Amino acid sequence: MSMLIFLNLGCMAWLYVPVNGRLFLISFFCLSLTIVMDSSSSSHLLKNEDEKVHEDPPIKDATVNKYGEIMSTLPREKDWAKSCDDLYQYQGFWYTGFFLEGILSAQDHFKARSTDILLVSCMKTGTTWLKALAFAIFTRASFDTSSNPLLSKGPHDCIPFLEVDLAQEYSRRDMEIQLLNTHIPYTSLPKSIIDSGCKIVYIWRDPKDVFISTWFYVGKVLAFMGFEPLPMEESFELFCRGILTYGPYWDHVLGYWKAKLEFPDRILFLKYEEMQKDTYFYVKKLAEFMGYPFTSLEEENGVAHKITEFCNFENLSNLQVNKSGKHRENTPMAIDNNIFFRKGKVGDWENHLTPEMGARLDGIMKHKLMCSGLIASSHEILCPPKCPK
Ligand code: PAP
Repeated sequence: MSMLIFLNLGCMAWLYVPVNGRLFLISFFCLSLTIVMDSSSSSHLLKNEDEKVHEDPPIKDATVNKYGEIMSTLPREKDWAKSCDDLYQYQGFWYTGFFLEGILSAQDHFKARSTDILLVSCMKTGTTWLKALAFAIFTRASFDTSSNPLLSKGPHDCIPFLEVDLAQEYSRRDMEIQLLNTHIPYTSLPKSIIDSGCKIVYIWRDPKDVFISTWFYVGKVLAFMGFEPLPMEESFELFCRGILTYGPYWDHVLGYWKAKLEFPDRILFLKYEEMQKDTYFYVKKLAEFMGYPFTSLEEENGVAHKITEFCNFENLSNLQVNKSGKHRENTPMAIDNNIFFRKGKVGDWENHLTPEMGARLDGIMKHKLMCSGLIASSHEILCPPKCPK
């Protein structure tokens, strides 16, 4: 794979990348890179006449046209950067074009297996941590914490991200690994995931910390791409209106919570703050839910403890691979692993938001989750007023 053309059009950067004889146009949206189309018609720009004869037939043109058509009809809103591309609203949630195309493709093509274990989250709610824990639990018969692949690969390279890593080629999946991860809201999951009955682990987090974590993350990605992020106050307004990639945040959480109530054995609900309080307890719970409970011998040998310690923020963020390594290294989408590690603290929002801003987010969350039953098991600020009959 090599970069051939690079055009920077103000708010978006574009590059053409040949993959297996086809040409992909990759555009940088505000949050990430965007594979917009596979343009075999453009590939003659890069090939001489002889090469053209041997070119593979295009595989995605119909799909690209179809998604382009769908996307052109969707409501759009400004994203979290000045002069950046818009977000699209699809099935009630907001996405950059990049993620939306991956989701549409997953909805059309992804085939889940009943043995799959899907790790789900909205952005910045603890995905990296959950991926590391699930991977360490899943692979512990083959590797201990001194030999685990997590020592040389970031958590995001150990478990594929459905709508990005598998969006174009589902065959790229390592079938030995049952684990995969997505940010797709429950009501937009590919039908085969619902039909397969596979297990789902969902992690969520206090929205105030989600906002702060997202704001810092987006700021870094945008700065890396040369875009100017919106000031925090403006991004906060958008967050409160539910406008962020994969938002509204509360609807994302609620969608999975309702599914959990419908299929209690199928979905494990985890909360970042609770996991921080007693990680060991949740590591055992996660292993049990995944179908790999720790044996008494493993308990005696402290295996669950070692995994808990290995995956904690301090240890994971200080591994060389996470300090200086890259996620999706040697691809046009390479990004520093350290972008997924910031503070890993509960309540950092207090250092950045006013008490009024915090109360506003709590109020929205309380209102949205009122009567759902979820709030009762969460932080006290979310305790519901009396539900209307
Ligand atoms: P993603 O959606 O891009 O995958 P995600 O991993 O869900 O990001 O969230 C990143 C947050 O988890 C960061 O929080 P912060 O900004 O408030 O610090 C990151 O620091 C935190 N995080 C990453 N790894 C761990 C870990 N091992 N333990 C606890 N928190 C972690």
